[in-house]
Amino acid sequence: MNKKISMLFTIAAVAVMGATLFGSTYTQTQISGQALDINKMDVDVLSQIHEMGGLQLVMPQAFAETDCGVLADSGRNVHEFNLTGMSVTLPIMGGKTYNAMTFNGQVPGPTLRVTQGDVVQMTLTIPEGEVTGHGNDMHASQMSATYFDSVNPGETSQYCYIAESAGVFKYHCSGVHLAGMDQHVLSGMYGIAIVDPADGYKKLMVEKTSGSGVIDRVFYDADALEFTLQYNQLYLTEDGNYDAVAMHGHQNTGTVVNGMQFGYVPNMAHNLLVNGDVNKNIFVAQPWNGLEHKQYQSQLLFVETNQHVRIFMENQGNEPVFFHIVGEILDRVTQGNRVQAAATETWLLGGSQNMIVDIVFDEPGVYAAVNHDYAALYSGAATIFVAGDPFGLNPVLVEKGVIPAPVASYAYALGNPSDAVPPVGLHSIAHPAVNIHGLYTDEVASEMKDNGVIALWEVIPVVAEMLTAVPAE
Ligand SMILES: [Cu+2]
Repeated sequence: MNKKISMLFTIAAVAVMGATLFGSTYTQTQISGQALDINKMDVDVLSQIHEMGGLQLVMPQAFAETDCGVLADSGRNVHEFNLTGMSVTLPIMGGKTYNAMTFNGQVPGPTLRVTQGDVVQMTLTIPEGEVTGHGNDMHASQMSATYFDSVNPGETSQYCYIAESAGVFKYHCSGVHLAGMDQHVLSGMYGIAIVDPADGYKKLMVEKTSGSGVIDRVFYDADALEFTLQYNQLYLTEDGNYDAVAMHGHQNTGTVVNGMQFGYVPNMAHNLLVNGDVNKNIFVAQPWNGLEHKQYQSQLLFVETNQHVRIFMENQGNEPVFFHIVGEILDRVTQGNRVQAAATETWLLGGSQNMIVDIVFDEPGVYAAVNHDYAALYSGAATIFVAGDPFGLNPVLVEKGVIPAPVASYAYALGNPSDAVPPVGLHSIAHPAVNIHGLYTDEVASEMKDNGVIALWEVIPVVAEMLTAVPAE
């Protein structure tokens, strides 16, 4: 008897035992209504059950199997996802700090990326000395909620599941036996898992008019330049502690995108490039403007024109997100691998809801992705995309020796911020360069630097010097 059949027999036998001992009719229904007497059970009955497919009749292995050992040997790809729950101090806009709770010292936590059908092996460690226990509820899984229960300081827990459904899925701390879940999540313990469809992403179709009444369908390859945007709120007291009263009243302190208010707006380098002066702001609000901010210094999101851009989005928070890009129309909105809308101006994300936005920026320009709830927009939910070379900087950058030849986007010169760049998937276009940006502890930032991610606060002075140098006679 091979291992799989032997396991099936065991499951069937246990089910029959259970039905007999507890008088349940549930299991009996699953085996064609036969009344089974444990005393008369023989191998024929077991064979019969096996021929019927055992419990697989009602519990497909794909959904039911959560045993890490079994899944490790299932022939599927297994992704280890290792998280550490830790409380740290992180900055907020305005030069203050707050008491954050994090997975791995960063907000949001690391992005997991797998392909539909892969196995996720999630391990959560809570170090000795951490002030509280933490759990992890992964929405990409389909398993008993008991797996998500909290782990005490000094302990580790693990669970495994098959990522059956494609899409974007949040994961978040479940508090201490559910108590304080609001505090832990709204203090930073959240992230996403991207589950790429097993058969890949679809081509993107955009309708264009010819001017003579004819609609031209323009198709873009499935490969795309990808970003992640996660929306949330902060609810804080004056001294940076979680404010439950404010949360219950929906009176937030600020709206964050990938953990920061106004984290993706121009900085001093952009001021210099566009206005010739690091102190002459090119955007109304530049709260993270200065080399001393290091990994927190604001960055822009750079894309090429006529390029397929894919944005993985999650509303991690407590308020709706009315997602809109000023100056653009969302070419396609997908949820759970099903297209929900095309050519739409705004799309609504309720709490713990996700979407994939596919978009092509046709014209060089500056585009603001916002939560079109004005309270959110003015408290942090404004993210700037720059497409192509809207400021006509190519000739200057080439002349000053910053870049050797004209580029299709400023990403080739400055890179895109690391916290908005997901891990590479089935249909990813590689970002020209990535710089260290995000609500990271210094330890996380220096580890990224060791791994070759560009520390822009070291590069900017060099670039500034090149730009302002007086040409040799
Ligand atoms: Cu927690």
